[in-house]
Amino acid sequence: MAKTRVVIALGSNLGDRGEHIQSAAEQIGAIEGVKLVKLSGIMESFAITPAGVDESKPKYLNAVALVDTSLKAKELLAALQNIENQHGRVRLEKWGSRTLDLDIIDFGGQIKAGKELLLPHPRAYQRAFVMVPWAQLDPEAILPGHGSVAELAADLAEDPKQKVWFL
Ligand code: A4P
Ligand code: MG
Repeated sequence: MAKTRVVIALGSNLGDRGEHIQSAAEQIGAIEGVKLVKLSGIMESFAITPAGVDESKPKYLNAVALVDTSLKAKELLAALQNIENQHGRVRLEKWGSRTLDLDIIDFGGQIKAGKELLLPHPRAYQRAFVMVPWAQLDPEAILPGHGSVAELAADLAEDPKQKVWFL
C-alpha cells in the first residue's frame, strides 16, 4: 500500500508534560497503519496565545514526529484526537492550555481547506517550536506554500520571543 510521509507536532503545557509527549509518541507509533520514523528532541518555549507570547501561562514542551502512514489524512486525525482524549484533553478556550495537542503539520504535501482539517497546518510556518525541530529531522523539507523549512526555522530562531530550549 502507498505510504505517505507525515509531520506531526506534539505539545503539552499541563500535567506531567514530558510524560504526555513521550507516551503520545509511543501511541502514535502503535496506531495501525502508522510507522514512527523519527522523533525530535523535546524543547520548552513560552506559550503563544491569540494575543501573542504570554509568559504568565504555563510553558510548553513540544516535539515533532515524522511518520509514514497508509491511512488517509482524516483517519489519522481521528486516531490522533483519540490519543488526545486518552490524555484527558479538555477544550475550553481557543489555544487554551492543554495536556496534549497533536497537530498534523504536513501530510505528504497535500493542500486541503476543509472545516475539520486544514493542510498544511495554517500557523506552523510562524512557529519556531515546529520549524526548528522539523528542520533538524529533515533539512531538505519543504512546507507547501512557504518553502524551505530550514530557512523558515533559521528566520524564526532569530526572534528572541520564540526561543526554544532543548531539554
Ligand atoms: N484541525 C484543522 N486542521 C488541523 C490539523 N492540520 N491538525 C482542526 C490537527 N487538527 C486540525 O483543534 C481544533 C480543530 O482543528 C480540531 O477539531 C481539528 O478538526 P484543537 O486541537 O481542538 O484546538 P487547538 O489546539 O486550540 O487549536 P489549534 O488550531 O490546534 O491551535 P494551535 O494553533 O495549534 O495552537 N504555544 C507553544 N509554545 N507551544 C504550543 O504547542 N500550541 C497552541 C495551540 C498555542 N500555543 C502554543 C502551542
Ligand atoms: Mg490542535
